[in-house]
Amino acid sequence: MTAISQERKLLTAIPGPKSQALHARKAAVVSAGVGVGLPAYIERAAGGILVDVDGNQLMDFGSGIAVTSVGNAAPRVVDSVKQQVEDLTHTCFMVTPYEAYVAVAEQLAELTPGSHEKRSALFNSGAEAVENAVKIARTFTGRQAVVAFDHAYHGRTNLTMAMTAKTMPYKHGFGPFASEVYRAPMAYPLRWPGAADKSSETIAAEAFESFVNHVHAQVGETNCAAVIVEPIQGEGGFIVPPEGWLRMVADYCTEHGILLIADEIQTGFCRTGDWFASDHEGVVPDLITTAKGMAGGLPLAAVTGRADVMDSVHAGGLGGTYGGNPVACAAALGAIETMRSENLVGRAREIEALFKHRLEQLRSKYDVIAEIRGRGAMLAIELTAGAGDLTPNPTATAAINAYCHSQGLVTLTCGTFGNVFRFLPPLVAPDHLLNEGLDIIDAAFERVLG
Ligand code: PLZ
Repeated sequence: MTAISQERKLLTAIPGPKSQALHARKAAVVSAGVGVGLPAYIERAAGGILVDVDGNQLMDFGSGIAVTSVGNAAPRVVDSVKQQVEDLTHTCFMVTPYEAYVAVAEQLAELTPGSHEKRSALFNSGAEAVENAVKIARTFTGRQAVVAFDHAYHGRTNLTMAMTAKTMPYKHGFGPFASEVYRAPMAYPLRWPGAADKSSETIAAEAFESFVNHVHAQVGETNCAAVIVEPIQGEGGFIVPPEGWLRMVADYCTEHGILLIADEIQTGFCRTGDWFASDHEGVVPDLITTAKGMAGGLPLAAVTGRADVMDSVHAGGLGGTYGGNPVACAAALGAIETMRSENLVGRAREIEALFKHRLEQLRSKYDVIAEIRGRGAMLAIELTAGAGDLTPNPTATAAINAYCHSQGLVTLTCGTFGNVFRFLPPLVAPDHLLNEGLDIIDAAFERVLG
């Protein structure tokens, strides 16, 4: 197989004829409930380039929603998976165990925030990890209530739908949802009441006070098993809470015997320019959920946390047929080795600097860009009506996204109001690709708003 050059190359319109034919086959056999953002069918990939069935080389600014941080088909992941799949494909760790599972748990103990003794349990998807974190928190505390935040995203299973904030498309028509899930206001600086005249410290303090009042009035501290938070919210709009807010929430949880669960499924494993986003504020969560970037593209998720909390569950209480499958674990070991040896924490910070510089230039031209935010290679711009009017602008966001797609740049949107244009490039993507992608975004703004 020939190597894939790290360059964008368009041979047909996007999607091309072969992709269109596949998409017609898809419509005939795949549920319409499974949507597709850009119907270019991908055949091969490497680094930051996706090759579709028509031979087009697309540039990847999404990493399959923050998964292929080490690049697609990353060499160490591929080698490790190949070896593992030839040696052993499956036993079920609960039946007869194997080393790779233990080795992943060792890496998680070393890399996640805090130097305390930790334990992990492995699962298949982010949602499954979140569900298990709640099960563990309830067992340890003997309490039932879980507090999640406005704009939160925690998954699509029944319990995690209850924890996810946004109705359409995630929850609409799918209820009834799990009980004992409560929602508190999020520290969303751009949209905090009166934000224009308030310092970030004031917003952090007000948002924290509002959270405390909600928990006190609507849940009761002593009923509360866990507070779950994405240190930077993902699907909800790449919302970065003001400095200090997460620390206050963490301290409050400790004071009241409530477990803090950091959902780092999207933010984890170098994405935000630290191993974990909690590290940025020196916060040590009691439990942390991980998935996505951890295994370089194979399905693997984990709950990692304080040994006393994790070990409070009765033997046999946690598990599943495939959780911590050996091939997925081998992929994770290859991905983590890549992150270490290629210093992807440092690379994410370089990507932040490169993007923020270019996005600031864009913002000076277009007042619909109300905010540039994010950390590392988890960055976004929020689009509004402009000229100080914060009315969300999902129309322009969708049009800009569609233009990027037509040019072979795979981009994603997010946000409760559908008006956030987000960037999650593979951390190994070279500068020339990132700059070319940003040129396309410039052109998209010119085309849609110029
Ligand atoms: N927690 C913070 O970001 C997954 C979802 C895409 P799963 N986010 C992408 C979609 O539309 O389904 C996510 C997340 C955070 C939990 C999850 C859930 O992870 O592996 O998709 O179950």
